[in-house]
Amino acid sequence: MQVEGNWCVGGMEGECREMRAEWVLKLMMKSGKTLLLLLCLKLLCCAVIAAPQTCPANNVDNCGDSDGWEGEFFPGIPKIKYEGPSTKNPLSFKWYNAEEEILGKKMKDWLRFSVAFWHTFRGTGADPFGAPTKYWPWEDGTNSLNMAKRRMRANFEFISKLGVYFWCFHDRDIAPDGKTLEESNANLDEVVALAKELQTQAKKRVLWGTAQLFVHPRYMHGAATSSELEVYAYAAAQVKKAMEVTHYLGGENYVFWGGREGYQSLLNTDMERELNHLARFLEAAVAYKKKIGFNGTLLIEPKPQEPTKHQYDWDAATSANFLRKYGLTGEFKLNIECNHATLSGHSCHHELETARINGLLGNIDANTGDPQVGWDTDQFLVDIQEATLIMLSVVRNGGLAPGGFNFDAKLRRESIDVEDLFIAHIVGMDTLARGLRNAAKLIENGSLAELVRKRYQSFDTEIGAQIEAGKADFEMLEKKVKEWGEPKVASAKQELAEMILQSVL
Ligand code: XUL
Ligand code: CO
Repeated sequence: MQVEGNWCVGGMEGECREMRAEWVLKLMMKSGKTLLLLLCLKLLCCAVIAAPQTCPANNVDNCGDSDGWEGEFFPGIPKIKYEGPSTKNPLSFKWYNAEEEILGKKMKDWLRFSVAFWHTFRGTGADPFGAPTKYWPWEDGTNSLNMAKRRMRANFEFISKLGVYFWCFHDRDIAPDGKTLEESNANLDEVVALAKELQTQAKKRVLWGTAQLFVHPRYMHGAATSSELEVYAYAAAQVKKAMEVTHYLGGENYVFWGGREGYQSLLNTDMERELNHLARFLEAAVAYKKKIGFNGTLLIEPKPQEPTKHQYDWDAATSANFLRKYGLTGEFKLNIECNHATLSGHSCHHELETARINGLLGNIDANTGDPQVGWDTDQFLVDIQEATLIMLSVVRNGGLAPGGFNFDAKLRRESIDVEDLFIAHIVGMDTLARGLRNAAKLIENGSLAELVRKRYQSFDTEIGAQIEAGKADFEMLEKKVKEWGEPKVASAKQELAEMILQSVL
């Protein structure tokens, strides 16, 4: 997620107030035009115009229930169904067939899709150069508590129609920041109470929750790695509450993405002290998790940079090393985000395999970057080859549960129709579903595994077994070299491996 997406959260920045004023003005102008149009129609037809089904966004006070919205949020959108690859209907799945079994498990259980509240319901399309572009009909341009509740109801209609079981959130995405911790917590409690009611009705669950420790100016130097003790304490209090509400909502995981846990310059940074503080913070989180009986998995989400120049959880290997150094490997797993992987100079497949072979693969933030752009663009994944490699890792991992695939992805700034929210998720789900089908074909066909097996077969010998068991010393190996002479080296068969992969796409 890019920080710009959250510009207006908490109502802190001047730009936000201006944007909001501009927005309200636009809405007023819009409603002015609508009124004129309605008047004309009435005069022309001499007919009585029925009251609109939904409450206009700029008329929150005069609309029935507490959050001022009646009827559906997505009126023209049906429940999305599987129609198969030949359908021309954009509002249907071509490859994702939730109940179908692949490799002995239902597709929905391999994939465990989740909608990211912050992108889908707080993303405005604003970027560092321009104002918001998305004016969803249910938004009134405020960050009020009522607006937060209305958005939460939109969220459940959205995931229900999409046929997704999970959602993910940051504390401050779902409820407005207050002037004090107590006020913020009270806001959160009110929205979470509604979320609990709605998710029970809709039979949905939280995949993971997290605390937003990067938007508010207090976190400018970091949260757990801030040079300010009071900020460290504030972050601890915020995480404590975010863990409590995640637990209350039946969350299956809790994520730590170190938004500003890093540095801009080593000249003014005591890196060793900051890393020690981060470890103490995570230890305290483990202790609190146990205290409240939260059984979800704690996840670290690596990212190399953005917003800081260097983030401490650079990539999977760096995070694994950090966890090992501080004795935390048993308590945490990793949430691998594909766009973060490419920012660190790795492929998503590399990061997944690194996490997997270290026993740390917990969850995937499913998105992708742009090969020509150097930052976190958080696009929906549409590359079938990449999805196939991702699914190969997931299958080798035996699935991701209790983790899943969270769409930490957003619409392009220029995609401004409500239906685009559905289309983006549908194509993201279909891409991973197709990746799963391809991975199954690769596994069932066996040629790739056979190629890899053959490549290492020289180790399937007595000496190989001794090496792998740590029983081959240098003297013994030197004796063998004298006996064998110059090694005979086989081809790596990379092009053949690529041909096999291509045959299942
Ligand atoms: C930031 C990012 C976050 C985390 C949760 O790039 O991915 O949205 O997933 O804080
Ligand atoms: Co993420």
